[in-house]
Amino acid sequence: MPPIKRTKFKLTPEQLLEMFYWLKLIRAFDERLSILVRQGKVRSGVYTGIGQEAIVVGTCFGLRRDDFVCPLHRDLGSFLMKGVEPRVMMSQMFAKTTGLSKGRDSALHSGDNQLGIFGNTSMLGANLPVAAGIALTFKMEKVDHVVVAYFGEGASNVGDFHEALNFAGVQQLPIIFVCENNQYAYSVPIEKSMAIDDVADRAHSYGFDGVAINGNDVLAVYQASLGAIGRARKGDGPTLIECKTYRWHGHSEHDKAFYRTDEELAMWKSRDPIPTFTTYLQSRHVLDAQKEKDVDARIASTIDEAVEFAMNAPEPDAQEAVTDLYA
Ligand SMILES: Cc1ncc(C[n+]2csc(CCOP(=O)(O)OP(=O)(O)O)c2C)c(N)n1
Repeated sequence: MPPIKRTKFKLTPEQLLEMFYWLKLIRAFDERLSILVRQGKVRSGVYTGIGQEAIVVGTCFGLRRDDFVCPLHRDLGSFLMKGVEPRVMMSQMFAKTTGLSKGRDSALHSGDNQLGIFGNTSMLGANLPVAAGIALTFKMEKVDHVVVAYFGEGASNVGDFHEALNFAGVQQLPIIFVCENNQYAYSVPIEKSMAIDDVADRAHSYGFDGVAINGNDVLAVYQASLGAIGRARKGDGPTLIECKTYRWHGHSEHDKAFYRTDEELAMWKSRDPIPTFTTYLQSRHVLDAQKEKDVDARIASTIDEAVEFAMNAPEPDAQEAVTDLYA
C-alpha cells in the first residue's frame, strides 16, 4: 500500500483564530465542569479531555453540518463544535430539561441527529460498528458525507473495534477512525494492554492506512484529518488517525490517578496544545495581547452564562422519564 501523501492546506488568520477560540473554549468548559463537580453542583460522572483538545478541534474543524461525529466520554468539545450551544451542553451536564436528553441522562450519552452527533453508549468500542453503519448509509445513499468516530487506545483492544475496521475496509466506507491515545485506559498503561507501539498499525490489517501523529499539535491533527476527510468524501475509503496525547486529570473527576508519576504529568503538561499554538499564532502575527484578551473575555462570559442558564433551568418531571424511549 503506498503511503498517504502529505495534505497541503492554507488557513486564513480568521480561521486560525477560530481554532484558537475552540481550543480555549473547550478547555474552559472542562475546567469549569471540574470545579462544579468539586463543589457538588454537577453530580454526573465527568470525564474531562483537558490536555487533549487539539484532537477534537483538529478533526472537527474541517467537518460540515451533515457529517456525523460519534463522540466518546471525553469528547464534549465535539458536541460544541458540531453546533450544540454551550448553555444546552451545560444543561446536559446538570441533567436539566434544557439539556440534549432533557434530564434523562446526566452525561455524554446524548446526541443530536440534526447536528450530526450520534449518542454513544457506555460499552467501549460499541460506537465503532454503529459509526461504520452510519458511513454505510452515506455510501448507499450516494452522498459525500463522512463519519468521524472517536475511541481510546483501550477500546482498540475490544472486538467491536476490529469488526468495525474490517467492515469499513471491505466496504471502503467514508469513515475516519480517530484514536485518542492518552496513554492510559483508566489505570492501565498502554504497555500492559498492547504488544505494539502504534494503534495506527492495526489499520493495515484491514486494508487501509493508519497514521500516528502528535495529537497535541492542532495543525498536525487538522492536516491529517483534512486528507482523510477528502479521501472519504471521494469514495476512497477509511483512514485511522492515532493521536498521541495525555489526559491531565484522572479517568474521571473522582479518580486521583495515583498510578502515574508527577514527573510524567509535568512532562506532558510541557506539551500543552494551547501555549504551543499561541506561540505559533504570535510568531505569525495572527494573535496579539489584545486579541487574546478579547478571546478570553468572550469565553469567560459564554461559560458564565451557560452555568447560570443551566443552574436556573427546570429539573425534569419524573413522569417524563420514559417519553421518547423505544419500548
Ligand atoms: C467494553 C467495556 N469494558 C470496560 C469498560 C469500563 N471502562 C470505562 S472507561 C475505561 C477506560 C477507557 O480507556 P480508553 O478506551 O483508552 O479511553 P480513555 O478513557 O482513556 O479516553 C474502561 C475500562 C467499559 N465501559 N466498556
